[in-house]
Amino acid sequence: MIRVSGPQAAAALARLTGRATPTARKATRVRLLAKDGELIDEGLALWFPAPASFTGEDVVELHVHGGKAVIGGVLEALACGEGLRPAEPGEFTRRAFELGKLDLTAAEGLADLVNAETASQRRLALRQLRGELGGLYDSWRNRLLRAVAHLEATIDFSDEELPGGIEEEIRGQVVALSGEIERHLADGHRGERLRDGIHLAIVGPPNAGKSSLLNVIARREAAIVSAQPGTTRDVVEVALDVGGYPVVIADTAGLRDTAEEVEKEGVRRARMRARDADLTLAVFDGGVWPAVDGLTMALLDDKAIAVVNKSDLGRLDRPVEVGGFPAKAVSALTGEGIDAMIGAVEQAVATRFDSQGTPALTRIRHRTALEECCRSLRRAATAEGVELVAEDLRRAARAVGRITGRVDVEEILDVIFRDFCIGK
Ligand SMILES: Nc1nc2c(ncn2[C@@H]2O[C@H](COP(=O)(O)OP(=O)(O)OP(=O)(O)O)[C@@H](O)[C@H]2O)c(=O)[nH]1
Ligand SMILES: [Mg+2]
Repeated sequence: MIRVSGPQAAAALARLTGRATPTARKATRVRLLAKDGELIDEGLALWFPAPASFTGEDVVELHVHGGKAVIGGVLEALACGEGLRPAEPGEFTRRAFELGKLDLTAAEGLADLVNAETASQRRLALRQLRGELGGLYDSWRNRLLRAVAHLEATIDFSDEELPGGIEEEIRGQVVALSGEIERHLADGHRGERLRDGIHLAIVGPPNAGKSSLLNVIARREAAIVSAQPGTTRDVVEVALDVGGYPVVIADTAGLRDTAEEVEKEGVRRARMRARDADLTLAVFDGGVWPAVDGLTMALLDDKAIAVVNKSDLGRLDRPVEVGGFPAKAVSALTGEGIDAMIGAVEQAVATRFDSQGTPALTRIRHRTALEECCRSLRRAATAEGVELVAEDLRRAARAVGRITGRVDVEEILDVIFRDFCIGK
């Protein structure tokens, strides 16, 4: 599909098809002609007069056969026209924003939708595109602006002209709103993780079969497997779709005290991964059962899923527990328990990073602005004097407004529309 947007759109269509503009918003069969009158293709044309179009300008969409020669021919024929040039990446969306068709969060949602690789990313992006996040932020901004207006009224009018207690009421509203924003911020980075990938680290003692499990989950030989303990040193990452969620699985070096320098660094990285991961898969070696590795046991916390590998060796007693922590018996060799283990990961991911529920912020940009907003609100809560409170609230409103693009937009625009050129 080739889109033309702007005041020259109708003229371009007329020149290309040799006929008058078709009925608005109805697919019309057209012949597309080169400058010298040669037929390039037959296709469909759609005419969207301003302002009811994607960009808000006059828009023509041409549906053509997608081959290189056809598209090249149509673009060449279009390029002959006055005032036409190829669009920059993201330019249609930028124009839509500038004409008020989208707010910035919706534009970001659109970029994310284009780049979505899993169902949960698609859902999240679509919700943002449809304005859930923008609507929430706008409602906060409106509440702040209303509070500022009320406070300013107390400055401009005498006490007799206004109902009493306005200041108190506004302080109450500020506290309530701070609470709402802080709860929104304390979401465990749900939206950011859904957008960028949830991190799962595979940790455990050497030779437990961590790399083997990664390969089974990834269905390819992503990491080297060998009977020699201490095989994996660097972190090996694989990005996967797990039950519709984007998950980055990291295989790590086996945990043990070692004097060997390279392995020591590997173990340090493994520990760092375990600490920073959203979830860990703590793998124990069923080949030495009932002995369990103490270093790995120390990592069993509420984000850990414990598994004991090599169930095929027949040493495990069921149900399997590691230090009172329920564990899954699996075998990377035979495949036993693997589906249940992946199911447990899916479930853990779905509970923590549920893509339904309240809208989630998806970018550090949102977080930074909301934190700034909260700081201003905290100042407002303790500020002395109506003028100072009003100034803090105005600052808070400005911070939220930056997220949707109601203010200070220029520097943000470039960041967002660049998403269209370089993927995420
Ligand atoms: N019997 C049996 N052997 C397994 C199983 N999984 C892995 N192994 C073997 O165990 C050995 C170690 O496997 P790896 O996957 O390399 O173990 P690792 O935990 O990554 O080891 P390091 O990288 O050294 O920390 C290899 O010889 C594997 O073939 C299993 O389920 N059953
Ligand atoms: Mg390994």
